[in-house]
Amino acid sequence: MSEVLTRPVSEQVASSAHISASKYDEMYRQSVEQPQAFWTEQANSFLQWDKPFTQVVEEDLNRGHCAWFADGQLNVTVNCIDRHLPQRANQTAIIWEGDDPADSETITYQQLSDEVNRLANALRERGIKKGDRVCIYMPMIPQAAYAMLACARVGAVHSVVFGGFSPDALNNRILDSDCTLVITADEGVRGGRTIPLKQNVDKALATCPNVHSVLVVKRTGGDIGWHADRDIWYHELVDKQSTECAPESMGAEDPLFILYTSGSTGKPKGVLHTTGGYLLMAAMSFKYTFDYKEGDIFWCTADVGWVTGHSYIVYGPLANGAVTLMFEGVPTYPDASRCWQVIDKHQVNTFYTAPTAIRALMGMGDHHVTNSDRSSLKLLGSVGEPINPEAWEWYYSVVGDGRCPIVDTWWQTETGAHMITPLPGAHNLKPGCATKPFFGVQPVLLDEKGEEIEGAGEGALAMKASWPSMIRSVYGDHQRMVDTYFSTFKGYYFTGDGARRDADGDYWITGRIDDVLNVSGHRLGTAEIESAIVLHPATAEAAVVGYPHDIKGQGIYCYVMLKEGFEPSEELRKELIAMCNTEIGPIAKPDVIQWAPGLPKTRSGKIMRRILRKIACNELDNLGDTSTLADPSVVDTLIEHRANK
Ligand code: 6R9
Repeated sequence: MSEVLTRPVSEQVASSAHISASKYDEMYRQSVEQPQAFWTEQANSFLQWDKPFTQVVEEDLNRGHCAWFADGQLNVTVNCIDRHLPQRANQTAIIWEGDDPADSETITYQQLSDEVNRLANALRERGIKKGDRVCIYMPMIPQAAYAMLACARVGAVHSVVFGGFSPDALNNRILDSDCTLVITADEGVRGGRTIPLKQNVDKALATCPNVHSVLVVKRTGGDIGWHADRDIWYHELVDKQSTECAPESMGAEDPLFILYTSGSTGKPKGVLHTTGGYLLMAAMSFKYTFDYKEGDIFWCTADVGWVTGHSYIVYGPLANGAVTLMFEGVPTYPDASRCWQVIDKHQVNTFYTAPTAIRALMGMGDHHVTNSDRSSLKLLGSVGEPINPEAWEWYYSVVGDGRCPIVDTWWQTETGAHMITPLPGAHNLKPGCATKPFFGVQPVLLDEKGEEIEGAGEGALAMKASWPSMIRSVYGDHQRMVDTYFSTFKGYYFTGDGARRDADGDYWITGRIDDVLNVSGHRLGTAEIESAIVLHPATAEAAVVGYPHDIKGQGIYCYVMLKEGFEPSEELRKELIAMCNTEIGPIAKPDVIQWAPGLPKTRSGKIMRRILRKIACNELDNLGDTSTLADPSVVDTLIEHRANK
């Protein structure tokens, strides 16, 4: 292990921060030793309840069960909008920065209230009521946030599907959660190019008979198909609605949203989050991790199609009455200085992005950064994948001019909010280190036997108690949630990640230890990509593994076995890549395809991915035991024909 260059917590930050080192210790201790008292206080100070709760938590991790604040009632939009209106009606809620640098807009809390209520009334007019599922397939425009909030207003459960997913992926997700209404736009705009969202919806809906309404935002005015019995222009329906809409009072454990994410097996899972616990953790982590102060301008570059966008573009900031910046474009358009120009233009104080973006921008030269002022910046954040120390150092010294703490936030779709992260006023910063558990979070490292490792060490990262924003179910398949997260280690939530704890008790995430890839911060199951490839009539079998990739973090390496009578060709390679694009989306396109005459299998027929991973990573002198293979010579052939990367 090379020497770690620790940045001690800055005196200046510590003296003004919400949470100092001693405050963290005191609050953390209380959060795990007296959870009832701790969470009662937090839930009452962060949220406004229609009906107060009397029960705090009830849990049994052996069966993956938890319920938080179960007899309390609240509405998320009352918390994110209405309660702020007396003080903040004219304060900006959302700054929207368009793909074209000439396009931007601010939306006040009053405007947000009017827009959300109108859309909520429109949803009710189309028959949407509490518990119904609504699919949101949108570009990064304010209407995406209105759509999420309007669902929450009427108690409908939203399922946001990332606009980069293909029609097939959208179709699967709409069917899986039985959505009856879809909100979309004619086209999206990113990096100067248009994305045919409505056309994708039309394709996806060919086999979704239960979708009765499609609301279409006019973003570009481009040509689109129209189904008069189903499609409605968003503005035509919404403009005529009242700006008053009674919020649905929801039980704390009523569902708020479903968000699909990839796992190691099968199709993506609809992770279900509920109302009270989720909102509390989103709000609390936003305030403490980012040391949010009144008036701060916060920019999270994620897409609302991912959990980061849910918790830190929409729910966390708005629950705190903050100003949240929503960006339609990409960091490299019109050029690689875009992020820093946006920071100067809107005087952004906190910037939260993914290591893959940092690495890509780092490779394009410092001058893109140093040409900008960035003096408004106070804090930087990282999320989505492990950040390598080199990228951390560049982010810290070049982007942050050595003055802004970096919070490296580890969490997951399933956890709803930050789980392990430094707090800027409390913790020394170590490049690449996720550092300390958030309040109430109780991580453990487990060894192969499932025993807890004490002190410094490395193992499987698991949680020994529930937290308010823990996954509640996999939509439509509760048993799958129990099997995926609560069965590997009995009585624990298993994250799928490995981690190391150092002598200071700080956590370093080492990456996934299951068959999940993290490509540019996006989670993809190897099984999903394999299923797409074997749909091609020429393929007999496929095995997908990750390998280190300079920009993406991990690249996708596919071993493909062809059926008798088919020959490898450049054309076939392109067809297989196109297959992944069609079935899943551009993020799933393989970087490397290696033609394999055979795959290394055990005698019981299990593919030995460990070996395939080593070959893909070029770790050839360390292949481990190959004696259990049915045919060890397969490995030599694969090594000999390793694809050039
Ligand atoms: C929020 C989000 C979750 C997986 C997670 C882990 C990886 C996320 C990380 C990180 C190291 C960090 N991950 N943050 N690894 N350091 N700060 O990304 O959710 O898309 O569900 O991905 O991402 O492997 O298990 P999600």
